Amino acid sequence: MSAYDPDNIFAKILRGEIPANRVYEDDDTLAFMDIMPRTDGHLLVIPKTPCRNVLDASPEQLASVISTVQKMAQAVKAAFDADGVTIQQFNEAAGGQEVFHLHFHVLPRHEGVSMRP
Ligand code: DGP
Repeated sequence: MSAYDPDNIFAKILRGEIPANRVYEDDDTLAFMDIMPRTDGHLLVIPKTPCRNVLDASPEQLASVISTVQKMAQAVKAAFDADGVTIQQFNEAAGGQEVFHLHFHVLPRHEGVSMRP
């Protein structure tokens, strides 16, 4: 596995070097809207500390991120009057990861409505 790259896009968002539509923040995590949403309300949750993906995450990073994922899942389900919520997470290029800072996708879902590609 490669090392963490401090110039990845989400590290730049954390440092305020590029804009993002931030929806939630605490001491350890940040949530912001995905720039290529696959459903209305598609957002991302990341740790504020460097972490490439689940494969190199500490238990503390995972605990804080999952806690925020749950908060965001509950929030988008209510805000979008969704029937359910899909939570997705990818690790390394072969696992579908494109941005190499740990992130979870949170996607509100409605019965009979497919995710956009
Ligand atoms: P993946 O690593 O496969 O989980 O996909 C990365 C996701 O990050 C993808 O859904 C698009 C999103 N994304 C990529 N660049 C940016 C960006 O600059 N801003 C925001 N808000 N999202 C981004």
